[in-house]
Amino acid sequence: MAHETTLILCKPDAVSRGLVGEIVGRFERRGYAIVAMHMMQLDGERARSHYGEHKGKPFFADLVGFITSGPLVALAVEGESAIEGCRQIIGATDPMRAVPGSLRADFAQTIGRNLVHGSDSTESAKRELAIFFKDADFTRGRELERWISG
Ligand code: IDP
Ligand code: MG
Repeated sequence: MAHETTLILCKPDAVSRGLVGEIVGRFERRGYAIVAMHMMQLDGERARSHYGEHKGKPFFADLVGFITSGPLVALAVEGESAIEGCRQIIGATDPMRAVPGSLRADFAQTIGRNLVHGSDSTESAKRELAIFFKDADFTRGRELERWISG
């Protein structure tokens, strides 16, 4: 077990379908802490950087086109084994292969519109979190500490 922080994206289909609350609630109910969160629209450069590992694949242009097509909600989610735990909540990449009860099985139909992104390793999480957040965005820990200690 390791205390981890992972990047979660509610992709543009999640925002346009009004599923952000449903998605964020799943991570909260599992007990993970949301330590940073914001809505934004990605430009092509940041999208290509985020999905860099898929450069050259046949679906890369569609993927970048889709992720930049509208606002998304980015979250930094923290907890024990949060990287694998969040991927479990999200479900398999292809919704048809995702286990019922997972977000992609319950709310998505196709691999190209599968609602949610979650980092897949500690290296990816570190790299991806840096694309979406700067240190000053992680206020929750400090705020909580101040609140608890008065
Ligand atoms: P993941 O999101 O489950 O980590 P990845 O393999 O990292 O899956 O792929 C990134 C995203 O690219 C997927 O979430 C999906 O939207 C899209 N994608 C992956 N494979 C395909 C494909 O074969 N066709 C179309 N889109 C794909
Ligand atoms: Mg991935």
